[in-house]
Amino acid sequence: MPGLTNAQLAQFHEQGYLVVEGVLDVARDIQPVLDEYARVLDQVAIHFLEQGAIAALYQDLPFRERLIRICGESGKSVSQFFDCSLPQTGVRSDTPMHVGPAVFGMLTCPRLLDVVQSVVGPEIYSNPVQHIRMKLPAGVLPAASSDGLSAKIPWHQDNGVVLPEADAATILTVWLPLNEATVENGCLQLVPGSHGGQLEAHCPTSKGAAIPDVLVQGRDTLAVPMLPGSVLLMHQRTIHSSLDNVTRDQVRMSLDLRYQPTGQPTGRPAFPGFVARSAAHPETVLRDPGLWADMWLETRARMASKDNPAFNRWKAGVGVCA
Ligand SMILES: O=C(O)CCC(=O)C(=O)O
Ligand SMILES: [Fe+2]
Repeated sequence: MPGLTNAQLAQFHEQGYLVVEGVLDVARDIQPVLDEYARVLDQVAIHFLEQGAIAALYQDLPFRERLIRICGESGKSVSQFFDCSLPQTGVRSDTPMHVGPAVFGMLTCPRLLDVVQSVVGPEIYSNPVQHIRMKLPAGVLPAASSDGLSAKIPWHQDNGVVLPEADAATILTVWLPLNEATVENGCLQLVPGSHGGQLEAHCPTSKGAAIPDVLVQGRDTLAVPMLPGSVLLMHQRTIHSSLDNVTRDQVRMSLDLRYQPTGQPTGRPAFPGFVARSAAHPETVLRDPGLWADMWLETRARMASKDNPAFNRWKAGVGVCA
């Protein structure tokens, strides 16, 4: 099984991140996901046309142009229609999300899990903190409509966006571009070696929990442009953010997934994870994309019927957030 080399693993542990090139095959692994998202966009267009938010379906436009057109004309974010997760507040019985078979195929892709296994070990649990991000050119959406899935993400540690129950867990972030991620279209940037530090204070923002910029100023940061097929591994305390998409016509598309040893707390108990690989108990591995989708639909129904639980520990207006 071709996981990481010892040198790659050593770099991951020393620096808190690692780019692994050529993990995924673009045609075999990524194209089915893009094809599935093209069908989601068809549905979004029909929905928005019915609502009168757009004047036409624009089905002759290529995906990226069509997405920019629909968002620009409607002034609405479409992120939640694509996301493989639910929002943390205001979940309704019809809140859109997309938990389709091609996305499940990516979450369980053997080539990806081989890399994950090198860090996490042979008992691999898919942590439910997972997102698809389609980062639009800055300015396409009005500020009030842009969110952490469609716009630049502020500095944070992924440990900071989950509950304290997972502070001692090993949660590996796996970030993978579905198209080329460049400095211009908003690739990730990170602080090498920052995983060795503590969990920093985060403040609630409209783009999620964020470390105030002043706490990161003066530190060495590294932008991480990547080609599709590559994956970026990050330690849960590696400080990272993304850059603005300053292009006029590109959409930076990425999935961020997380994996951990089975049995450890996920930090987001309201959402469903699953066993993605197991040497000891292969019968526990979830192989059916329909069952995965059902778990998310049940979660949505449950959250719609009662108050949503707290998703993180940070409060506005106190400490560094004052
Ligand atoms: O893709 C982005 O812009 C941010 C992603 C991120 O914060 C993550 O993958 O943990
Ligand atoms: Fe993150």
